Amino acid sequence: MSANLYELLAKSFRDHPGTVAMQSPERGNWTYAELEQQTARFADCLIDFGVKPGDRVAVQAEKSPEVVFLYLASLKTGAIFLPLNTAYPPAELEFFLADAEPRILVCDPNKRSMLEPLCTGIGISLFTLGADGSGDLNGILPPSGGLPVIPREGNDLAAILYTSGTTGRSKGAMITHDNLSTNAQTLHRQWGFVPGDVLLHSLPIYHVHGLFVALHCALLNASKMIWIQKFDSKLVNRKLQEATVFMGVPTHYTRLLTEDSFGTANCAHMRLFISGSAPLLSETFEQFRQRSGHTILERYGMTEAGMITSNPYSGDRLAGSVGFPLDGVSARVCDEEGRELEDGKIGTLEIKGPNVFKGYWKLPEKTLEEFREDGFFITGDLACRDLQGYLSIVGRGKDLIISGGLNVYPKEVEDRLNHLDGVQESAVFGLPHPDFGEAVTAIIVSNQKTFSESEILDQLRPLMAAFKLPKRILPISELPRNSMGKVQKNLLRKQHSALYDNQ
Ligand code: MLC
Ligand code: AMP
Repeated sequence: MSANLYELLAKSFRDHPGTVAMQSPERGNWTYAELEQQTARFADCLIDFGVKPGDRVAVQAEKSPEVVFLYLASLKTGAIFLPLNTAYPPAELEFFLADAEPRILVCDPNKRSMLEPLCTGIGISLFTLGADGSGDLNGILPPSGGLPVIPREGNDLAAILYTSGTTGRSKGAMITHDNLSTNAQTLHRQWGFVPGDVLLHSLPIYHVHGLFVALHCALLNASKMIWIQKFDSKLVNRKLQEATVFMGVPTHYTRLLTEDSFGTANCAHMRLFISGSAPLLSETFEQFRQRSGHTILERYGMTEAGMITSNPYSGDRLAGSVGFPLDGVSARVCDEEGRELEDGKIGTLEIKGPNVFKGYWKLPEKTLEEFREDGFFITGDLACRDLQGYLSIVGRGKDLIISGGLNVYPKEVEDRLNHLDGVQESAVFGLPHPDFGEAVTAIIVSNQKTFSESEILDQLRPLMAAFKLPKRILPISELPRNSMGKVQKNLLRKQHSALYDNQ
């Protein structure tokens, strides 16, 4: 049998044709039969466009049911789906498109004029799809579709997701059909999905969390998804009353806690709250338990490996811990040479399993560097295992900031800053922030007499996605350095640790 993930998912569509698959407060309902028919139209359309198995289908469009149909269609036709954060400006997109060489790019209608020159230059066909279902793609779709699923091997690519790196250069993580199928089935089982579960889906769908973890669990279960276009704490708080499962990043949980009416009544039908993508503070975990009566299940994952560990569904869910390796996943805490450390010691987390990606797109040497000879992938996260086997992520070996569940690599921001008028050099790091968890912060040495934070931000804005922009830029006469000449970011971090306390 083909290992195409679409076959696995489509089985549940066919078994539950009349069940509502997606319910959008603005746009109404789609049943599983309709989801399958729409996917078939999109799939036939991709084939009409000349998309062949292994071709990349890039999408930078606002969250909508149609993006899900397009994703499923891409799987069905054996193409490789390439989702792109809607916040990337053309200056950033250019790199992804040149590197991945997709056959087509689907973007929001209001971005067409901005992206047309770029796509024409690289030879990519451009189509549009709006969050309300508008866009030229809709006009081109055939009235129905019926071409068969293209068979795939388990090791064939289903998706490429770009992840930034410590060097500032983004890398495309190559994710296979088997990576996605095994992870989805494990999560579905270990998180105890049952018939009738309703998933409140308010995550973006250009990352692992919203696109794979949340969506695949719901589709495998033939669950109804309450389809929220963009996280909004008031709407989510209201819609919780109709749901049984919610998945979010810690910022979603802290924002829910700011809603006065959030509490046990709204959560009466809830079975499970899951958090991940960034560390959940113990105080959020506790406050949430007190207000809702629910114990958040924290799990840990990454683009390169989907979900890796999870607190138990049945059993103690510990604050500050990410639980145990998922079934089939091996995890070890190691020193820099890859030697396993004893429990209680802090080291780098290394992992192996069917969820671990195939490598970085067009970067075989980088791929080799990140794997041990025995096949373990070096995550770059610092972890510690307690005597009961619970793992905690206690820091990051990689220089990474996670802001509201989105990754920002300081080197990338520093590179951009250092090229701007008025900036001699810069140091970028994360500081604790009550809403985003961490806030991107820049300290710069200016080579101009007057320093203007807003002028620097104005120059930076067209060059990078808004979530990467420093929340504050502060001047300094000289960056503190150690005897090796390395900037002492720890000192700067300590000095400014309370910068966002009153936000
Ligand atoms: C938006 N802004 C952010 C931001 N999101 N700033 C810092 N960090 C973020 N994450 C900025 C915008 O640029 C804008 O700035 C202002 O905030 C308002 O924009 P918005 O779009 O209205 O923001 P908001 O709706 O409040 O979004 C915040 C958020 C969202 C936390 C709800 O970012 C979100 O849903 N994050 C989830 C990300 C996610 O799914 N991560 C999973 C990755 S997968 P200005 O200046 O223009 O006003 C992964 C693997 C795993 O990590 O383990 O899951
Ligand atoms: P990404 O590359 O965007 O997939 O982000 C993956 C990174 O998010 C991981 O390498 C971790 O650093 C971080 N992460 C994900 N889940 C958790 C968690 N529960 N606790 C702490 N860090 C997490």
